[in-house]
Amino acid sequence: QVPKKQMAMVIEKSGGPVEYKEIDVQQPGPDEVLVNIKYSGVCHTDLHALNGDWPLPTKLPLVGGHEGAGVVVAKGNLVTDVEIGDHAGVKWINGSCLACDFCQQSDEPLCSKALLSGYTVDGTFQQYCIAKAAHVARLHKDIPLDGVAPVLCAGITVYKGLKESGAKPGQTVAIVGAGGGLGSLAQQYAKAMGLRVIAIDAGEEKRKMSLEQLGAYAYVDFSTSENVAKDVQAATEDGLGPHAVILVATAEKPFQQAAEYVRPRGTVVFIGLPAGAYVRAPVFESVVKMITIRASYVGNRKDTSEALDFYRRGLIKSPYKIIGMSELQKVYDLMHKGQIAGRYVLDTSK
Ligand code: 8ID
Ligand code: ZN
Ligand code: ZN
Repeated sequence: QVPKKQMAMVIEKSGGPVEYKEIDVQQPGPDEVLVNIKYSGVCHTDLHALNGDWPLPTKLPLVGGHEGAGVVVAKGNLVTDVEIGDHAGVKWINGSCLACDFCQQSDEPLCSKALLSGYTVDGTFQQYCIAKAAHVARLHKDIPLDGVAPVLCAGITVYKGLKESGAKPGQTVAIVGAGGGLGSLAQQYAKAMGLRVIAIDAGEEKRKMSLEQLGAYAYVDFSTSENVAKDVQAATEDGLGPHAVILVATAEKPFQQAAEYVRPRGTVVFIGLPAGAYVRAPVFESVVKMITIRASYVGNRKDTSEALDFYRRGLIKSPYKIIGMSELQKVYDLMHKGQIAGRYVLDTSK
């Protein structure tokens, strides 16, 4: 049975703190489901939301989180294709209008009425979370709910970004921010898609993880490199640079650098969302190299099921650590310092 009360991590005002407390369990509307969240990944987006980093305000008070995996425990009377007891994932796109120009073309993230989990509606840092039935990720019961949690934002997003990059099997992709949550999954998706990976991040732990666990063939440490652009190009066989650059860092500087080292005809993909960041690219070099600079935002429902299928087939094994939900602030502190290799996943029962 569904309880009336539950534990959640709640932000009362922008900037925090984030507090562990008891709140009401909400009832799903006619087109919604209520998911008993067992595990939720912590994305850097949740920290941006807490800090008020972006020009888009959050709801307040706010329950953050958008990588939630759990079990459907209630549903509205219009929901016909999700059953109670089904396993489901709550992702960043909590719902969309399904009727606008973008929704019709399955560009649901571009829907101006999209509801954002853990940002404009309460998210997955609670035991019972609501989402539109049309948008919950369908999870086969043989998928572990802890391991799949990071796929629900990080996985979908980097899988989509890699597709948007146009990089083809056998080509080389540089992943900038490779040791973080999105980056560690990006390395695994890239490898599964037949791409060669150059990982860029800082420190020995992320170097070891990238080269020994995640499948990168080269690692450039931005904290010690004297010239990142030169080192990245030198890591490609002919010295001309990677075919694509996937930017998942949370600092502005690497966004400025990418156009410099991407291969002629190559593509730079913005995914990370550093606060207040702008990019200046050299017009001359961009033109004579015919580079493409583009951006990618989460994924649609089809990207979601495809990204989940890679996971289900055992192709995505990214490192994650499990911690009690009540310890979320510790995760934010480590994340702020760039000290998380991979992802933290919250156990909502603790
Ligand atoms: O749809 C989207 N576009 C989308 C979806 C999900 C997340 C965008 N995001 C955004 C988040 O809001 C955040 O801004 O992607 C960014 C990365 O999220 P994350 O992977 O959850 O963050 P993290 O785990 O903290 O990893 C960031 C990594 O960047 C590295 C850090 O060391 C860390 O490992 N990094 C930094 I900061 N500066 C770097 C640099 N100069 C760098 N790596 C290479 N070069
Ligand atoms: Zn996210
Ligand atoms: Zn729409």
